[in-house]
Amino acid sequence: MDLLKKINIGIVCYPTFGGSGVVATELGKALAKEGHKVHFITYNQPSRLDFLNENLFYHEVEFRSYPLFEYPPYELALASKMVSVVKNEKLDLLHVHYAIPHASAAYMAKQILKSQGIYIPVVTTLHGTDITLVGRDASYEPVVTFSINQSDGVTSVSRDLKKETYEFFDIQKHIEVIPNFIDLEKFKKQKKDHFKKAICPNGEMLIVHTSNFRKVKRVDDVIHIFGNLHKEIPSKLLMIGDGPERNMVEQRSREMGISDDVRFLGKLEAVEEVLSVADLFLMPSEKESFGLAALEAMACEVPVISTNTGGLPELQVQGVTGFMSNVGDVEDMTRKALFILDKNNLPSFKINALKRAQEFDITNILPRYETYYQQILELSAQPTTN
Ligand code: GMT
Repeated sequence: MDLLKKINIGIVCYPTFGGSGVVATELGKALAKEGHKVHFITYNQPSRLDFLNENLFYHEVEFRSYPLFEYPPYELALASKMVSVVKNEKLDLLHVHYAIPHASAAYMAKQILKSQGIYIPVVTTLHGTDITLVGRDASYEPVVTFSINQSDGVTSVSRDLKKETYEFFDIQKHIEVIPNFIDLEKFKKQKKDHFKKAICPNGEMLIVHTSNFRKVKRVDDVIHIFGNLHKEIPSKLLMIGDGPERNMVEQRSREMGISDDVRFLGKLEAVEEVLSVADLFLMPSEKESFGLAALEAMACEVPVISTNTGGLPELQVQGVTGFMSNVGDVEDMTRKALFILDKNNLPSFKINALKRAQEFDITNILPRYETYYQQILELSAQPTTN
């Protein structure tokens, strides 16, 4: 028997390829399949919102510019849109992903609605850079602290991110850890032998990196590790994604004389197709609150070489699903990558990566969000003075 009430929920997120947007969209899709009604509120159709379902809705935040505005006030347009969707669609709950500016916009929407006699509980999910990088900057910190404390529920994607949040912000709220998840129907090893043959015609090892190519991802380290590996074994590197560091690393690979074996593929819709033919995934990030891209790789049976930062030790199992090294230790990462790529070792790493990924199957994690929503709705049935 289905004990959980079906709810009408608004999900606010970034619609881009970034981790928080992906998690929010996949969560919404899964909730819709379970019979909840899900309203996405954002400035563009979320990139992973790729199927139709009678329970899924999309509300675009339109914001007008005006010659006076050097910076169009997106947060105000978002808050106004939240007010209108909550009222017109009779939402039960708002779930905002990434604190900046979604949590503060939700607070404003909640206050406006309260002035009209409508009570809407707000759940904020902290994803990573909203806490570890951007949020702690003095230009945002007071608003981030306030809006987290004003949320009815707060979740974080790893224990480490929860710890960091308490360390750097004056937070009085309980933070519920709900790890990220993976849809194993989508992310699974597919038979793509022709593709592998085209990229690695002589049976080379295929190394993959995906990210937004921001400084925090240390893409320069990816090139260095690959440069080291390339000296030892026939190998190719595929770089997926795009961002500010891309030109620099393209140039670096030319300087190192390895550019013929490094391909930059840009942003890809079906990253799982590339992961299906990969032998190793590199994630040498400076910070990573969870490492969703690594989980996607593991689900496609790809072992991971990563740093031991943030939430990565909560995902990776050292020496089992791959290895973790200190940030910047490219020599250690190279040694460990060579160990994994040894033909005697690779098969078991691949199997173990998949086994670990299965623990994060969306079917295991979704009920945790549903139970959490239920708790928040019950607690919020008695409105506080917030
Ligand atoms: O990785 C990014 O820079 C994107 C960022 C985001 O919020 O879109 O990702 C963060 O959230 C992901 C989903 O929860 C996590 O898997 C990533 O580890 C986290 N990124 C960082 O902490 C740098």
